[in-house]
Amino acid sequence: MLRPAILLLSILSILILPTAAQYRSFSTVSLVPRPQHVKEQQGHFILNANTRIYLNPDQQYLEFTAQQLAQEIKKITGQQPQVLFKNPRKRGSNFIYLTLTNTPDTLGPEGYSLKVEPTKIILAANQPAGIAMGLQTINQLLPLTQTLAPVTIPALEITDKPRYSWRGLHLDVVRHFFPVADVKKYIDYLAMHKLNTFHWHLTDDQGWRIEIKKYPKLTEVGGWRDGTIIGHALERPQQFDGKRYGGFYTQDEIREVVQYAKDRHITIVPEIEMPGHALAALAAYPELSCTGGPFKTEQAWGIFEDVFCAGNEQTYSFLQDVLSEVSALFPGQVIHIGGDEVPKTRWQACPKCQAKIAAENLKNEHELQSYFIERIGKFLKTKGKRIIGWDEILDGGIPGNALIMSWRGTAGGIKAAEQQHGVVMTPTSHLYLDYYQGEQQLEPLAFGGYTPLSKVYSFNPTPDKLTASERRFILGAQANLWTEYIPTFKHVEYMLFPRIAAASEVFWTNPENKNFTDFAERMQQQYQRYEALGINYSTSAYQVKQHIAIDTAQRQATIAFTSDATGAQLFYTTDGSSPTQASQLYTAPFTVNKTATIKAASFMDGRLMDEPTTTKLTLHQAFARPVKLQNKPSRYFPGQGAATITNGLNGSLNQNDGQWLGFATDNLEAIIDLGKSTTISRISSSHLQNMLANIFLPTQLEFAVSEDGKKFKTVKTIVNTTDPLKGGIFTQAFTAEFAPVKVRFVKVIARNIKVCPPKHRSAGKTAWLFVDEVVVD
Ligand code: NAG
Repeated sequence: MLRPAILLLSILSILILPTAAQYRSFSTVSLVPRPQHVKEQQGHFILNANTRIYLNPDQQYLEFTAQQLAQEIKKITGQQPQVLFKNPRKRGSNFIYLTLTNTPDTLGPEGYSLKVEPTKIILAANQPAGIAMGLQTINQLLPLTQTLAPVTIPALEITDKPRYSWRGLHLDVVRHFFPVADVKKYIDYLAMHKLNTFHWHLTDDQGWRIEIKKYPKLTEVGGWRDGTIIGHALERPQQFDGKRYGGFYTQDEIREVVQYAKDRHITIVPEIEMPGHALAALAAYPELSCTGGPFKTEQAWGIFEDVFCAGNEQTYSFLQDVLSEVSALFPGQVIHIGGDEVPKTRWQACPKCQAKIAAENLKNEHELQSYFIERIGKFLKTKGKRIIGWDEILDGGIPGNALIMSWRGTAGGIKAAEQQHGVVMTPTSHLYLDYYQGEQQLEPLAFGGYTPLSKVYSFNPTPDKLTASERRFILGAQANLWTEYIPTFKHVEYMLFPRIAAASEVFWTNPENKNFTDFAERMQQQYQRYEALGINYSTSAYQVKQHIAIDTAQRQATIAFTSDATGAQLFYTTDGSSPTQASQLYTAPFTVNKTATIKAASFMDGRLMDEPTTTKLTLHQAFARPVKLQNKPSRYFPGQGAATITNGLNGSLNQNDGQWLGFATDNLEAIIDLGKSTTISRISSSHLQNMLANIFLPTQLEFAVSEDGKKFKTVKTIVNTTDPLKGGIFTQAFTAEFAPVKVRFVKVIARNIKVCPPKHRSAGKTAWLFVDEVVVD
């Protein structure tokens, strides 16, 4: 077995780990999420044809879990143990005993204790849910695949219970639809990871996916769209496939899924979006909008201005009818009412909405949104339900006893907890699984962002900032899977695995029992488990992350590699060729002092684990030279300081890659000190345009040189002729070539367009200028 370089581990620990002084890893078992207490013992239990599963005669309700265990054992040994309700005193040996105990309630509703001894296995809990959690632990102690060899389970003692009571996973079945069989599989994946809450996103602009008997057009019309956008919604021009697309769940199917989840101790939180993300409903019932429509079920992704009319009483009676049916279908206490991304433009222009604002003494449209949500919350209370909404519902004052799902970072969650409202943390930064998990150019098209395995793992749902009494309001956390760019269930699996494992440990395991390197070690067995289960998991954690440090004294780059996986060896080349196991083996950071293309990849047991990553390093006269900036870049786009533009690395098409300096309204005015008088004949400055992100190329550039850093001589002025409204995302270098001069200082001025140009969707608003790498030769 190949071992990782010690150094890789130590770099990983420096980069990722908190202090891990007392942390101890397991030697024989590989459990995810890691239980709170594990004591490994001598010996093992042997499963054979005579092994029985026993339940107390008065604990029939454990039978479902017991049968699940019997079937899991059958998959491995070929023999299904009998499940018997048997008097505990007559048990003898060679059995697995599942039992509810009446011990003091230290295990809570979902905790369990598991004792594996050579003669018996005892799984005990206070509640059936705890037994179901313990079942998942036993499953992970079984071999991965069917075997003829005697199946042994290592002797140990586990006492375990979750850190949080809300351990959620969300699935958007609107942007792409997944039939019942897929949804059940998804629920299996929740169960596997000891998650207990399935947030089912059932309605949105692009579809209405739940049958409502009183309003059949919701699914007849709103369940279908006439086509779907091709590629990323930010691309221009937008293109559509013209294929009718849709589907929905009948109420019978919903009941079937609810039961399926319930058997596995998973609660479903259905989401009915309001007042925004409602175009599918409005396509069916346009009278519920401010303008009256007509509308079509949306075919693109984004935020749309037509929302439910908040001034129309019909809207409320419609939603109450819908929610009555929904409440009857879902036994869980919580219903998600959306509340995110509600443009207020229609309400501003709508006489009914304005009349409602006046009649209810509301200040503005934000308070109208609060009124709306509050009213729905009150209604649902009469049905015995409680609402949860995206953090925007905080904006106009937090309604009633609403729970908050904090997705735009953790600030909303903090604010809600301070006001004693229950919170579920789902920040995009760590828990959006529709974001890239590896390097963008190596991954299938995704929404954007970057949430690799280690980033997910590093999340702490309870912000340090909260006081002890406020912390009690953090109910837990949840990972979200929006499916704009995820058309198939295979692709769902790819985005989910392995990040769901990291998320589960964030939700379940106490911080003092967490450690990323140890998790990555345990993941080696999880990857094999995924393989055995035929899950289409991502190997992106094996992608090599290249960390480049510039040594300005020596004018060279030091390259270090890490990855989010352990157990692999890293090989690399510096000439742009694809690495193989005959290439250079990475053992320690190394230096590069000439232009190079570095490619690196992980190999394990002779196998290339994922695509190589690439760094292009350009050494030029300004490389590693100090830069002085006249204007400071925005705090949102600081790169790695001024010298980012002379670090030999070019910014990518992703403005967030850390290589770009971004200026809001300001110009770039940079002076580079070449250190000594140097002969040069070329200066080039690279810029980004991403018109839809309000990032524009400079309107004009001036290149100047100086011997003393005071008196500059302009060598070239370039007026940019590219249309600022040119779509797409691209970079452009502007170059001055001139007769060789001997100088020490180089100055580049790039002029910001300052405001978005006329005809732009943000015309008149702040424009951005982005620069990376000023190359001097
Ligand atoms: C947000 C939207 C959602 C979209 C997702 C993609 C929330 C609460 N709202 O813009 O409709 O699918 O991001 O990451 O996430």
